[in-house]
Amino acid sequence: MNTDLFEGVIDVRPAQESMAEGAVLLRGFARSVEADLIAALRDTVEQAPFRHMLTPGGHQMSVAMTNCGSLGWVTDRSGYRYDRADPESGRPWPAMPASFRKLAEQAADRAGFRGFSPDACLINRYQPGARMSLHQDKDEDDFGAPIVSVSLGLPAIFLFGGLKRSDKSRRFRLEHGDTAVWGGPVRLAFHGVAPLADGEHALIGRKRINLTFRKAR
Ligand code: MD6
Ligand code: FE
Repeated sequence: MNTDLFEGVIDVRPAQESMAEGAVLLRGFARSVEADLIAALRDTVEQAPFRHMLTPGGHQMSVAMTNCGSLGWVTDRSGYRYDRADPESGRPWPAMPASFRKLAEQAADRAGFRGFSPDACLINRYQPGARMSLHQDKDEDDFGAPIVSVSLGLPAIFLFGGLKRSDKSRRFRLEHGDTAVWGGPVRLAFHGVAPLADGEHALIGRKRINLTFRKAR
């Protein structure tokens, strides 16, 4: 193979970008451990399969979800909450894989949030067309802890707004391995994901997976 061909192919995106005061994008941060993450993801999803949850208003979400860690985020007709058990099986959520935890802690550290210790990891699966409307993450007890969000697979447009729903949002393209960390002044910022464009990712396939790590309690 003529490796010279690849010498000019460099990632021109900066390694670290600020989305706002307190929100950092670590480009490609998860790529060095992608194989471990994918293996652990497969194992987790075998124990707690993806499902389309219902919003309190009775709408089925286009994003399919599952969780790992001692607490999992769930929504149904009665509202949003964290639960120790998977409502589909009645069993505890799968344990948070060591590779997940380590990545989340290292990302938080790199972003300047020392001592982050997540107890919940929400796993989102976007197939082409799936989207997440603007929302705040506010079901956690402690807004002092940041959130770490890891993107795998197809790229997505992430919408990052302000503290009011009506604030204008900025758009960020999140690619495979990109890791966002946010907290402090923007912990309660509105954010969402634009409808996923179709495509095929070499490792993940025709979808995007997002891991969001939180300290729920
Ligand atoms: C997603 N992420 O990227 C959805 N929330 O698929 C989120 O809703 C999110 O990425 C809080 C902090 C970071 C996030
Ligand atoms: Fe969110």
